[in-house]
Order: sequence, then C-alpha cells, then structure tokens
Amino acid sequence: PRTIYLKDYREPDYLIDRTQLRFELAEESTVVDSVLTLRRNPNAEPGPAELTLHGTELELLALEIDGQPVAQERRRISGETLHIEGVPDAFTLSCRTQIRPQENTSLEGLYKSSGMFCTQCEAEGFRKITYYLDRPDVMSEFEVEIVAERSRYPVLLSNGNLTVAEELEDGRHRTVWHDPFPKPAYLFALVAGDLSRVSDCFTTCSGREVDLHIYVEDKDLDKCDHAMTSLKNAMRWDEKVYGREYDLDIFNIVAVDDFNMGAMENKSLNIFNTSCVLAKPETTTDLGFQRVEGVVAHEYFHNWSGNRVTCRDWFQLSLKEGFTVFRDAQFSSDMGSATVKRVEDVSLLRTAQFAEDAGPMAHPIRPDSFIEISNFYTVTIYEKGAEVVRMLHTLLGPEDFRRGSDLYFERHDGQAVTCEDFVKAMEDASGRDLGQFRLWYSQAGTPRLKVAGYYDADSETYTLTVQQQCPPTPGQAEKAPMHIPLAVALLGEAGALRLELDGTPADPETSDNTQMVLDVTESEQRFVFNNIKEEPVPSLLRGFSAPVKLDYDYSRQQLLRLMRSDSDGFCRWDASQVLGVAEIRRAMTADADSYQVSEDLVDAFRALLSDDSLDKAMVALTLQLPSEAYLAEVIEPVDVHGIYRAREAVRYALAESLRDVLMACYRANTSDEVYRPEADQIAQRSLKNTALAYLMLCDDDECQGLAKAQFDSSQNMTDRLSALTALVHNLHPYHTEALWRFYQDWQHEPLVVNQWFQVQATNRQPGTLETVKELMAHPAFDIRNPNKVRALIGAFCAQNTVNFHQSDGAAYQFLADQVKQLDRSNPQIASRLLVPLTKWRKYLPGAQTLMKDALNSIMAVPELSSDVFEVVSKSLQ
Ligand code: HT7
Ligand code: ZN
Repeated sequence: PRTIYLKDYREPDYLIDRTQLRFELAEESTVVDSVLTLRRNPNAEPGPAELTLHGTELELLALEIDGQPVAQERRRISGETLHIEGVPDAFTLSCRTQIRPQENTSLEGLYKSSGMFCTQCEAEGFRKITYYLDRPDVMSEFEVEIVAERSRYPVLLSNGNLTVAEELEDGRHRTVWHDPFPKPAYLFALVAGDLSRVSDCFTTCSGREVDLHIYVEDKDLDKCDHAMTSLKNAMRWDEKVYGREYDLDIFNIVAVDDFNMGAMENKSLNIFNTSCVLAKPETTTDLGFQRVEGVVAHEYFHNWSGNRVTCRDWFQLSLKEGFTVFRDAQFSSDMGSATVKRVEDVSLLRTAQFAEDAGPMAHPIRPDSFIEISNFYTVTIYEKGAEVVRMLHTLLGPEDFRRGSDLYFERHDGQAVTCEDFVKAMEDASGRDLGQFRLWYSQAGTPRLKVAGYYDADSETYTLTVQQQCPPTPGQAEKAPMHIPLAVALLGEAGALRLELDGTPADPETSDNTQMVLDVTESEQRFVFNNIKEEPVPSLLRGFSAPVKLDYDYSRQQLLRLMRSDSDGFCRWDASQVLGVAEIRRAMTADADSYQVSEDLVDAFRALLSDDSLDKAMVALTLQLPSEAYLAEVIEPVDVHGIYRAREAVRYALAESLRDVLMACYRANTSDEVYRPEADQIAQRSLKNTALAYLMLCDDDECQGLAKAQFDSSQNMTDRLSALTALVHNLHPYHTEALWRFYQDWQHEPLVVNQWFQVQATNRQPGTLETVKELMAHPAFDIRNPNKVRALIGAFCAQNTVNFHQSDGAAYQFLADQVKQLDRSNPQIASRLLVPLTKWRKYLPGAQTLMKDALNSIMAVPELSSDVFEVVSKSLQ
C-alpha cells in the first residue's frame, strides 16, 4: 500500500459542474448510469489532456465522451483508476457501470442492510458506485434518478428536493431528486427500502417551513420521538448560537442496522446507525438517550460545518470534525449539565486520545500522511480537534469567536477549504496573533505542563512557574513550545482571590475577577500575582482549558480543599481523581491483608453523599474511582492485574466504610416518577446506580437483595441494565436467571440484545473469554453486523482489561483471529478492533512479547487490506 502525503496536494485537473446519476436497483446487480459535465480546472497545473477517475470493484459497461464511445486504446483501468487520454477542455462523460450491492460487506459505497439499499460514501466510498473524481475539493450539483420495484422498495430517497415521483410499468417506480447545493461525492446518499416514517416540521428563523422525516422499520416507529425533539432543538440552537439557518425545505434521517460508524451527514439525507437514532425508555439507557441527542445534533450541525463549507482534502478532516464536535459539545452542555458533559469529554480524551497520542499511530490533528484515510477517523481528529477549537474559544472569548465563525462561513460558503482558512478567519475577526497557536495543527503528542507555586508573604506576591514539554512522537522527534491557554484561580480561606497579574486585572468575563487565562507560550515562564494577602491553593487548568497533562505537587490537604470548595466543577472532580489514583497506587504496594483505606478519603466521600445541595450527577462521577483505562495512562508500565486488584480493594473498602450512607443515598434516590430522559432524573438514576454498584460489594442480605429487586421491578432500561450488570459482574446467585430472563424479554430488539452481549463481555470474572467465544455462536450474534462485533468482541478486548490480558495470551490470539477473519469482509471494522493490541509497548515484558506475536501473525496474512496493514505495520515499527 502507498503512503499519501499532504505536501503532494495538487488542485484537480478537471472540475465536474453537474452530475446526473441513474440507478436501476435490482436483486442481482445494480446498473448505474452517470452523465458528468466536466471542464478543465483553470487553476490546475498545465498537463496532458488526460482525465483520471477513481473507481473500484466496478464493471464498466459503456463509456462515451460527448455521445461518442471512447475507444479501448484511449482508456486504461489500473488499480483504483480509469485513465482517459485526449479529452477536450469541456465535455460530457457518460458512463455505465454495474455493481453488486448485495455482495458488498464492507458497508462502503452502495450496500444492502436488512433488505434495504443504502450508501456510505465518506471518505472514499463513492468510487465503489461509479467512476468519478472522488475527492472533496470537486463539488458538483447532483441530479439523481432511482428506479426500483415498488413492492420491495416503496421509499426511494436521495439528497435535495424531490422533483419527480411516478409509477412505471412492470411494478417498478421512479423518483428524481435534485440538490441545488454543489457538494463533493462523499456527501451523496441513496436509500431504497420498505420504511415507515415519523414526520414533523420546523419553522426557521426567517419563517421557512422545513419538513422533517425520520425513516425506520415499521416496528421502530415508537422509538423516534427523542431523535425528532433533538433535531428540532439542534436546529433552533444553531440559529441562536451560530446564526446558522437550515437551507432546504426537507431534512431526512434514515436508520440502518449495519453501519460502520455512528451516523453520516449526507446533504439533507442523514443516514444513522439505529443505535444513534432509536430510543425509548424501555429499551434505551440514559446514556443511549444522550448519545442520540448528541449524534443527531452533530450530524445536523455538519450542514454548515462540513457541507456548506467542506474540506479541501482528507488531511483537513478535523476542520469539519473537530469544529462540529466542539459545536455538539456546546449544545449538549446547554441541554443538560455543563460540568458533567465536560468531565465526560475530558475522561474520554485523557484515556483514549492521550493513549493514541502516546502510541504508534500518534498523529497531529492535521496529519502529514496516511495510507488509509479510514484509519484517521480518530479520537485525535475528533476529540483533540474539538479541544483545539475550544482553546480558540477560550483565547478569543465568545464574542470574537462568534465573529470568527461568522467570517469563516461567509468567506468560504460553497468552498472546500483548509484548517488554515479556519484559523485565519479567527485571526482576522479577533485581531489576535495565532501564529504559534497553529502548532496545535501540526504537532502530535500531549504536552506536559509542570507547574510550581511560590508565595512570598513579604512582597504579597504569588508566583506560578510553568514549564512545558511535549514528548517525541513517530516522525516528530523535536517539538516547539505551544501556545497553551492556562485558566487559573487562586483559592484563599474565604474563597477565590481577586487576581492582578503584574498589573493586568483578571479576565473581565468572570464578573468577580477571580479567574484568568494565562498565555503559556515559552518552555519556561513565570507569572507573578500581586496583592495576594494569604498563601493560596492554585486552581489550575480550570474547565480543562487545554489538552495537556498537568503536574503540580499538591498536598493531600490542598486536594481535599479543592475537592470540597473549588468553584470550578471540573477541578473539584479532578482533585478527587488525583486522590483516587494515589489511593490505588498505595493499595498496589500494600499487601492485601494490611491495606486500609485512607480515612480522609472516606470522610470526603461521606460528605459528598450527605450533601443534598450538590449536583447528583457530579456526586456520582466523583464517587466513581479513576477508571482502569485512566490508571493505565498514569501508572506505567501497566500492570493490568495489579491495577485491577488494587482498584477492587479500594472499592470494597469504601463500600464497607460507607455502607449505611450509601444505602440511605440509594433509598433516597429511588423514585417511581414516570421516566423522563432529562438532566434531573438522569442525575438521580446515575447516583442511585453508583450507590448500587458499591452496595453489591457488601455481603449482607439487605445489600445483596437490592439488585435483584431492582432488576425485577424496574420500568426503564437504565435501572434494569444497571441491576443486570451488578448481578452478573458480582456472580450473584440470581445472575444466570436474570440473564436468561433479560434475553427472553428482549430477544426481538437487536439493540437491547447488544447490551446483553456487552454486559457479559465486560464481566471481569475469570472465564469470560470462553463465554465470549460461546456467545459468538449464539443465534443473535452476526459477525457481519458492526454493532454486534463492537458489543461482544470490541467490548471484551477494549474494556475487559484483566481478561483481555490473561497471562497465557489466549485473548490476544483470539483478537488476532477475529481481525484476520473480519479483514476479508469489513476492513474498517477489522482495523478498529485491533487497536488494543497496538498498545503493546505500555505493558509488562511478558505481555509485550505475546501481543507482538499476535500482531506478527496478522502481518503474516497475504493480501491484508490497506486499513489493517497500516495499523499493524506502524504498531510493529
Ligand atoms: N462524517 C461521518 C464519518 C463517517 C464515516 C467515515 C468512515 C467510514 C464510515 C463512516 N460513517 C460516517 C460521521 C461524522 O463524524 O459525523
Ligand atoms: Zn462528524
């Protein structure tokens, strides 16, 4: 496989002004006719009159230029391209290809899922439909005709407005769709199937009516309300917060079972994984409801950040993804609890993204090269990309940031642009110099900030010394210092102190002048605060103002104080995490019988549980000890089993010490209110189920009876699944029956069955690998369905660390075998699944050898896909 470099970017030689497509869908194969109106790109470098189109797995039936067949000697198919020589400067190219969607298991291009035809064209799937300039900087106006048998495919959809719908003879019908907005091929979509729909409408800020439809299988009609409400909230929010109005008269969402990712933002025809659109209380957890809201909003927001203004090339992917994740995070914060959302996002970043940044696939948010673009839909591009946009928001402030985004949309509407264009718009609108800030786009790795504080009572000054350093990453040995916004406050006995930095007063946005954003730009820098009358505790990296690792040598007393009284919710939670890590480290070194949990931690947790004034969702998050994944980031080399045992020891000790207050909390938060997926109730359930997880560690009858009673009586999936998890993961005598009953009740709901797989796959008890293998033979499992693969194999390998890292290496080999098999049907899923193996360098020497053996066994397979080849070869380098 060939490496593609950003430095090799060239403008396309030809442009396609108009794209006419005609699909004849049938059971054996589909015939695609295209008529492309092409012209030479006036900005292209001079070159031969030769057109090179992308195309793969296509059968070429006919090819004409301006109505004349193209002779064999003038055309050549090689690899993934079709070359045509001697083309005019402006012409129409007519092409007929035949494809076999029924046999397409990669879920890219046109394929079938549960009897319906659907498409996935991002990033390079369109070339599996017809020969085309399948690159995002070629934007074209599309007209699409679809012909199919009416009884099997009564619904025929594509992008834009419906212009024709008519019956044909012999039981077929046809529709024609026209999308007036030029778009790249990756935003093309087609759906044909027997679908039912839920409809609503939305009046835009300028008074236009937009018809909204969600298409699903008939049995799922009762699960669309939440997605519809989320869509309307997102449309209103984007008008209010970004001034972005929807631009067509119709907006469609279609749910499909087999989908490689969460959803796809095709112009006016979003296609969704069922897991990201369907929701009802009986089948969907609170987390599921929140995911639907977030993904619906994310895809909708792409209409501007991605579709109206798109990417010039795939190296710019974070231009649309980072910005859109930032926008959906702002939306979710506004819809629920902002601190909870922030803590959840930071947790994901500090586990998955920091691990990626420290591993063999580390890349900047704008990579310099790739082999397979599908491998670059990463937590770095998405989540770190969103953090970079967030830093711009912090540095500029909300008003200038909004001016910058207005300017970006105004300047580049209808264009395919770069990350540089985005930063330039922010720079021009705000007048700020973002020269050094641009390094965030080109440098990979997680910077480490070492901060020290010194109080001088005589001069009444407090000095923060900040050092930054970024570790080497593949291909980038040396790093220059970055521009890091460091939000700080100084806490005194009576609260946060007024800040004055060498004469500069605090951030005027915080009305009380107690928070400041420091511009950290050098390897080492000192910030002196004046008029500080007492020795403060510094509150650092407030709201997680930059994606960095922070070192500050806090005392235990200082951490307990931050946890109790910092006005920044993120820092309160983070202090509890630091204390949790310290406790688990201590438990790792203590021998099993002598370990005693720290009294001050127990007291702090007791105080949290007893304080009714606190946000219950935050209390729940704070009570949960640092995850195994986070511990694996901060304790190296990673002793998986040592970490697990120590974490369990701390959990047991806390449960025992806090049993009564946990029980009171559980009872106080048990309610029989009708289920609502809203912040107050979600918080209450989260706290109750966190208490339940602890109480199940106590072996008295009252505690042990809780999960069974909750399982038997719960009316919603959040409570039912929490109870099932508690029963199964603690090997409660009722667990087998509970699993059986759960399956009996929900076997007709694939998304619930996936949760049933996942509960079993994440069971830390010994023998889970065998259970997973047995479940792969269960009639409900299907290796062709990515959701099932993720729920069973993915969850086991990525979340069940003690079992994945069992000492004989059997689970590594199991994963390697699955990757080899999946690579033949769905390379994208295969290469995502293998990520846990790529982290081999972090583990103890014995595990490293066995993990490398598994990777080498994959490498030995002839004809690996470019997806799997790239990940395995880079991780073995
Ligand atoms: N922009 C969408 C990306 C996507 C995708 C990429 C590769 C393979 C399959 C895919 N399905 C969707 C999703 C998004 O970020 O909104
Ligand atoms: Zn996206």
